[in-house]
Amino acid sequence: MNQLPATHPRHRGTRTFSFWAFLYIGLMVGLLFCAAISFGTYFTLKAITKGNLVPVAHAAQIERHVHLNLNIVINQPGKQQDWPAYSPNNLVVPANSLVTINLHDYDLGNTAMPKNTPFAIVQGTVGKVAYLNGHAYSALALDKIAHTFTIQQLNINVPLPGDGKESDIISFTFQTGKAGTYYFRCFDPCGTGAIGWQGPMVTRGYMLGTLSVQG
Ligand SMILES: [Cu+2]
Repeated sequence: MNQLPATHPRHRGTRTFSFWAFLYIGLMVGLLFCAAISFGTYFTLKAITKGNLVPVAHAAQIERHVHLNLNIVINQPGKQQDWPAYSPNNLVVPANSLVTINLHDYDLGNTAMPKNTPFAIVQGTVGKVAYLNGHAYSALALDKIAHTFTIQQLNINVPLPGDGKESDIISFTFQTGKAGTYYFRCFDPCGTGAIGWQGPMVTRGYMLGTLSVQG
């Protein structure tokens, strides 16, 4: 006569206990995993909002590459005597594009920059450099700067060397983002007033111009 082996009650209990224990541990591990993912996402988003990571907008597709000529002139007919000026004073460029500026400075000579100025360093351009006759530079000495080309809203700054010739070409490339109106200006105190921050430094049409980024 075939008889099924008797199952000990304690044995049955242990098996039931193991099943619930595994289920419990499985659930706990799952919960911890979800919590880890949630915290990770939360802190990453927080870092992006604080600007600790590179914003995604900067990785936007580049649509065009335009080249513009820009001069710094002085004592032009109809202009205020001895006031340097960007010419042209309004630049129109496409959105989400690369813009290369080729600049001639006809107002050479150095104007000493204040100590601790952030405007002696090239910032916001492709490669974080500008080129003088094809030679890259990333900063200039405080007493070797004639003017700067600065767009504060876009964190772009290019110090322009003061010792040189009118035939020198200073070039740099930056990327535009969304459409809008921005201002380029000089942050080397080349103007009038006691410390050189007045007159052409704060007057449209001189060392203060407009960059129209058009979508
Ligand atoms: Cu200037």
